[in-house]
Amino acid sequence: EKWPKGDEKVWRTALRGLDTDVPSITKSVVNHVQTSLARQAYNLDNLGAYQAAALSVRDNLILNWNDTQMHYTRKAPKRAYYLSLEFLMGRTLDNALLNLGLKDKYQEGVHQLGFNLEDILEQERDAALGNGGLGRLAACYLDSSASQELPVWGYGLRYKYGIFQQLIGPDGSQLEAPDPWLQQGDNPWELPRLDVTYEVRFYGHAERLDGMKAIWSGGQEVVAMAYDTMIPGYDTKSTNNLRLWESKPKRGFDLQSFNAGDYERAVESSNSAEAITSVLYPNDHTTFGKELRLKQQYFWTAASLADIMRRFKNLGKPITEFPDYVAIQLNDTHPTLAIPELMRIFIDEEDVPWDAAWQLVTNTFFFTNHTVLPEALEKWPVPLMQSLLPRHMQIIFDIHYLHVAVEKKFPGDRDKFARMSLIEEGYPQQVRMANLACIGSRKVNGVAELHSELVRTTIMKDFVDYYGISKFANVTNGITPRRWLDQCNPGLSKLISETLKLPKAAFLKDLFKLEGLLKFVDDPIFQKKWAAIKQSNKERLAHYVETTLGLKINTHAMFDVQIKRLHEYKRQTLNIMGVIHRYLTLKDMTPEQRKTVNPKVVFFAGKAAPGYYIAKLTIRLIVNAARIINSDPETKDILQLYFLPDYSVSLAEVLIPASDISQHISTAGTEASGTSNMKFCLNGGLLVGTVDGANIEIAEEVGENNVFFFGHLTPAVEDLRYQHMYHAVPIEQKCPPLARVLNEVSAGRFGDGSVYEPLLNTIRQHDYYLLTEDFDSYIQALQLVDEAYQDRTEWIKKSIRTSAKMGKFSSDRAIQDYAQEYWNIESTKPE
Ligand code: NBX
Repeated sequence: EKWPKGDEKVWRTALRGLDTDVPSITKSVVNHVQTSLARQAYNLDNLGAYQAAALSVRDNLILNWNDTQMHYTRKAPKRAYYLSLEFLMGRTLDNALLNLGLKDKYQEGVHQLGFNLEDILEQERDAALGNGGLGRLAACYLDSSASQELPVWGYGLRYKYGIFQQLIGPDGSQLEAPDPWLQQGDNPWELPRLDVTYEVRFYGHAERLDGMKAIWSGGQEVVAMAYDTMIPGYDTKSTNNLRLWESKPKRGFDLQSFNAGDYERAVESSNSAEAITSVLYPNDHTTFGKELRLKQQYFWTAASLADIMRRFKNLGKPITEFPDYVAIQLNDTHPTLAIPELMRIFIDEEDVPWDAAWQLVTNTFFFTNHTVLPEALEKWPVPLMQSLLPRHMQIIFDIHYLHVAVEKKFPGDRDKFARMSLIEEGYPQQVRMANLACIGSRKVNGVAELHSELVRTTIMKDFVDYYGISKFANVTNGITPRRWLDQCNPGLSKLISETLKLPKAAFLKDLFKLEGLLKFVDDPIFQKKWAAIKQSNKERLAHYVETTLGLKINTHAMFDVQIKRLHEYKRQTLNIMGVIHRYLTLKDMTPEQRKTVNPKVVFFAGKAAPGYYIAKLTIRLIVNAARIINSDPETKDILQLYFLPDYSVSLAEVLIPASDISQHISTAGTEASGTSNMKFCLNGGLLVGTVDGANIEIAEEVGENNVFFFGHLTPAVEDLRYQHMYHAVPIEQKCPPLARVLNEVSAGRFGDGSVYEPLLNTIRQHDYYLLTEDFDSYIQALQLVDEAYQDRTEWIKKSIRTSAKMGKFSSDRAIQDYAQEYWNIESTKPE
């Protein structure tokens, strides 16, 4: 090693790094107050203390991050890149403290400065650059990759506005407000890289040259600038990178227009470039064919691939070795344009012949599917693609014609060919992104066993016939135990550590170690401690609800929670109809009978896509039913109902540890996996659910007697829907208790009934999600939950057993699977 110029001894001392004893920590925090924040120490508030503490912690992250990145550069291992339009990170400070192992010291340090760490942590706004499970999964996977010292980077977009803030209006409906998450001042967790920029082209012309090459020119160029977010591993110095792109105009002003005196046009060009990364699209599971969304997708894949290609070229290896150094995971079809983009780079810029280029591309990409719902499969109109990305449209057509070869393998099967085609016929024609992602990738995976099987037998069936089964596999989702146990439930984490006589790191890095708890299931002292932690988590939640909403919660009730995006397939409607049914049943009872009922509090939280009318109506019904139910003197002590607004990662961290039971009640075959089901179980909450997604694998682990299953199974769903279409039985006959609930809602028991007609009609008319088919068994399952809860000791045992068997659902396991079976990458860390 050569030293930079100057005195080696001086350099050695200066490079020693940061001291992390408490006095050094307080000194660092105060220094940041005075210098970075330019504030006086004597009037420091919680927000200032948060910012200073964050900057101080960040100093540690940056050093680790530098070492890790330098190590990667020198060692040049094969790397994996996780391309995701969404990273739902939540708050960073607490997580960084835990992963760095500095939480206790900072707690002590800020205490000495007159602050409470918990209050400081509360100051941070969530980074909410995602809609739901898909975005949160990406965040868990980054944590697990860094924690296992794997060379993995995330690539995404730095939206100026994350998922909207949800407000509840006076009539109970959802209102949306923008989420200017960056307006808290500087974001201490990101490093702007003014030097890492790429130009990205849109529109223009693609002119074919000899052979398969072409030149793409003209159109509009915008600049992508990198912001790097440090991703610290747990109990390791390894610190990975999440690179998010921001769009900027190529020139601040279009000088030509400016000189011509057309000021408006000059600024307009800058507006339109910046628009690309201005907002996260809040629609999960639907595609609208919006030009700006396609622009986002291309902008992000083009910048990311340019960056990956530059890094690869710095290795000085022949281009044919690209897949030996690069693996790219496509998080759903959103980054599928990376496939034609890499083809374009190889063919037009690197002079690689078509077949060789295709070989390289199909050895580089891996594709994860997150849904089999037909309305969620991305398609883009050919004319839109042709105008925005003329060269990519050519390449897609070239792939399409190459792919026409499938006709030879299945001669005469026109239908099969039509289904496998990249182009869907119609006016206009559309590009099927899932088909493109499938044929351009080395492997395709679903996110839970059942879902992967459905991928193989439904949407990808023809491709399975063509390529063989081995291309289509499963990686069951996972969650990081750092955030979803230690961070959100420190009391439980501590109890587990004391009981197993293990340092926390032992089970936070190897979640199977929780099985050690099974030995203590029958230990009354342990049971008591377990229950006390659940109780204090309920009180923490009640405190939150009281201080934010001014509502008082009965903490001695059973807590029943459903938190997820609002969607018909997730059947929040089934849950609210169940709650109303319970309310009506309680009203039918005598006061004496009511005294024997176990009190229950039902919580809902979740956002509806702003344009999803039925989902928004469901929220409105929940909120208005809550108003009636919670103020009914006959029942309010035994049944309470809350819709907690503005669901977020941080709210989940308070809700999940407090739950006794949680609901995962999608129509069988519709929820690909679900991940909150794993979070609840890890925190000792039990499941009521359908035989769907990862619920099935959870039951396999914990035993069916510890899960409350109900409802029809996947194979029955298609037939039932058919019956509903062609031999509909009126709901009064099919399911009288549900009919009664609908009638009460219609009749105005929870406010103007006519408002809810469109929602009620989805059940009365087509009932596509089969509420009338599952309602009776749902109510029975809830009945069994009530009965089981009566025997509190038995319940606690179930709770302990459930948590103890969650080893499989660590995202460390999932990432190991991706690393070994897909990416072929290995752990490596700086000395
Ligand atoms: O991905 C979710 C699935 O619904 C869950 O079952 C699964 O557990 C989770 C992780 O695999 N999908 C999801 O969250 N999708 C989206 O958020 C989404 C966002 C934008 C979009 C389509 C889907 N255009």
